[in-house]
Amino acid sequence: MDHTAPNHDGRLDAYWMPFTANRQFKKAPRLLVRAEGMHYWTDDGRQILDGVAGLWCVNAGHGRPRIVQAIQAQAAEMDYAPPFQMGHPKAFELANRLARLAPPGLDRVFFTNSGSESVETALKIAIAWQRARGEASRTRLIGRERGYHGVNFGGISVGGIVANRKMFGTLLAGVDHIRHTHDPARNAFSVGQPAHGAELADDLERLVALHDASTIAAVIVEPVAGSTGVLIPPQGYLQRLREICDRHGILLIFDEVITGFGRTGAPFAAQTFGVTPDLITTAKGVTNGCVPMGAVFVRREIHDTFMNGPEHLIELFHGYTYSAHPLACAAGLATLDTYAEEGLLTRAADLQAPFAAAVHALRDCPHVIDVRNIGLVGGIELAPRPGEPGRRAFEVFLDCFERGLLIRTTGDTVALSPPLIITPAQIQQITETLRGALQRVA
Ligand code: PXG
Ligand code: PLP
Repeated sequence: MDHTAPNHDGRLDAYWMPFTANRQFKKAPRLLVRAEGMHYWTDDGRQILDGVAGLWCVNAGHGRPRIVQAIQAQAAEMDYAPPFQMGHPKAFELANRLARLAPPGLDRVFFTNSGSESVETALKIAIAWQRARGEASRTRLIGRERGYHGVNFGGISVGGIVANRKMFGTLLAGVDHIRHTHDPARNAFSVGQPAHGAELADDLERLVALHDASTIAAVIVEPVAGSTGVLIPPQGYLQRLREICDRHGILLIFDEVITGFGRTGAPFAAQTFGVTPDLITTAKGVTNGCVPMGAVFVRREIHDTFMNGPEHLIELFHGYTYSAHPLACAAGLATLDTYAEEGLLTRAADLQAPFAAAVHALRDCPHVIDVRNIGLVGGIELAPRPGEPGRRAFEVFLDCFERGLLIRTTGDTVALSPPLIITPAQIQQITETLRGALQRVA
């Protein structure tokens, strides 16, 4: 089949593509057929530099032999094992290895298949734990404006992206949101963490005053917000959020689906910022994007609260058919080996300075109104074209793709999150291609 021909025969019609402008795509499809290292190849044979690690997930780069072999061997040895009332050795081994990477104390791991499922799992554990410890009135969940926590009902309820919420009815009851931290008037072009905005954490005190702490189970935030346009936490903000949660018996959940596994320069952003939450949601990088998997890290005492009552009874009525899938566990173990062998979970700290210099050099380009960075994450915010929000950034995306670079845009922000194996020369290639695109686009 000739993928490049127009879609006259309708062969692209059956697949309803996720978070995609389906009609635009099907008129001019962008099809990837192969990947290796830092690159993709298109169906028409063009090489594309991957500026976003697939979708923030292929942290060790594409087609890593160790991971490929582990998946192949596992598929041949045992395809599937039921996770309810049964186990297989690699699930326990992976949980142990992940627990050793996590911040101290968060050494109990619940497996899911995606970031969205990790979020639902964490929210349910939070509410159930409050009840299990005798605080059953604590059912309220607090998210943040502009937050992204996946697409399931719990996640969009605590999430704060209007387009992801408004079509879907009344969502979960009993949810409220603290203010977001985006403040370009004070913080535009900050290198690393912005100086202003720690006091925005005090917005949680406003919600405690409104609802009373006795009704609140947990607060969930992304330490670095990705999907909403790369928002870096102001200095001191996460510390302050932690203090307020502690004062009021509220659990703090960090959604590290994007920041987990080395993106900010340490295994988890909790370590980068020196703030330890009670639960961490992850996915993406846990298997280098090769097999769907998510993992929720839980403070040991929270886990232990559930471990009472008659021993033959199930302690938590929650789980997925594919929790700890053997292929995902095999991929996860090989991924952790690859990260360790190549020092990838701290490589973003080494590359942060040249990466920051390269992305901040774009501040002189047309349309650029802010540049933000942390670790190997960059956000370049463009002035929207009047009356056409998102259009300019989308055209930059198309221009870059034509010239052999994959980037990601949300609204009018360009997001960069390359694989952690990137070279300094490839960082330059990304920003030079982007510079050209910004000059070409009206
Ligand atoms: N939480 C966070 C913080 C995320 O970034 C999810 C949950 C959901 O994960 P799943 O695996 O269910 O998609 C995410 C996912 C983007 C983009 O362009 C980001 C995500 C997904 C798709 C696009 O920024 N993050
Ligand atoms: N719907 C039906 C009818 C099911 O039987 C199941 C699982 O057995 C599910 C949904 C949930 O699927 P999963 O465990 O893959 O999330």
